[in-house]
Amino acid sequence: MKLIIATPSPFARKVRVILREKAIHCEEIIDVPWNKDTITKGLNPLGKIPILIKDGIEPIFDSKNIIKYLEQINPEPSFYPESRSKKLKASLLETAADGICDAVVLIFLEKSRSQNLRSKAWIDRQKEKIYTGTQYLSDNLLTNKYFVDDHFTIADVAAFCCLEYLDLRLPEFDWRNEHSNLENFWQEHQSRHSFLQTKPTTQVIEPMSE
Ligand SMILES: N[C@@H](CCC(=O)N[C@@H](CS)C(=O)NCC(=O)O)C(=O)O
Repeated sequence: MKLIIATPSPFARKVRVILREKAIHCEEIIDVPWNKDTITKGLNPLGKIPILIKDGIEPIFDSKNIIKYLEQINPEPSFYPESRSKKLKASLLETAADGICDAVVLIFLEKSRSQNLRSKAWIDRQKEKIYTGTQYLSDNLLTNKYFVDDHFTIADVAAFCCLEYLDLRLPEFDWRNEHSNLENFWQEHQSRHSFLQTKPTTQVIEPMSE
C-alpha cells in the first residue's frame, strides 16, 4: 500500500496519523501537487493529495475517503464514535478543521501571486473563515481533553493537524493566545508519537503562471 503525500499537507497528515495509530504499514511517497510534474495525474481527477494506492482497487482520493477505507480494513482503534450523534459531531469538527485548512491554502496561494494581482478582499474573506472556524473548535472543546466523548477521535486528529498547519502557514494568527483551551489541547497531545512523526514541513513549489 502506498500513500501519496505532500509534507506540509494537513489532509495527508490526518491519514498519516491514522496509519500510525492503527499500526498499518504504508509507504509514503512525497509529491508536490502544485508542480507540473505532479504524480497525482491519472490518480485523482482533482489533482490533489492525499491518494492511497493499493493493488486490486482503484486509487482512493480525499482524506475522508481514505480514512473511511482504513477504518474498514483495520477497525481498531476506531476514530469514529459508535453513537450516531457523536459520530456526527466528530465529522462536523473534522469538516470545520479541514475547512480552516482549505482557507489557509487559498491565502497561501493568493500570497504566492505577484503583488499587483493579489486580492485583499479575498484574503480577508478566507481569514474570516479561519477565525470563525477556530472559534467553533474552541467552543466545542471547552475545557475537555478530547473534542468528542472521552476518546481520541478523528475530531482530535483533524483539529491538531489544523492547529499546527496554522502555525506553519499563518503564524501571525495567534490562536494560542486567543483560545487558551486550544493551546491546552495542543499541549496535552503534542507528544503523541503519531503527531511527532508527522510534523508538517514546507516544500518549495514552482511559481504559478499568472
Ligand atoms: N478535501 C481534500 C483536500 C486535499 C487538498 O486540498 N490537498 C492539497 C494539498 S494540501 C492539494 O493537493 N492541492 C493541489 C491542487 O489543488 O492543485 C482532502 O481532504 O484530501
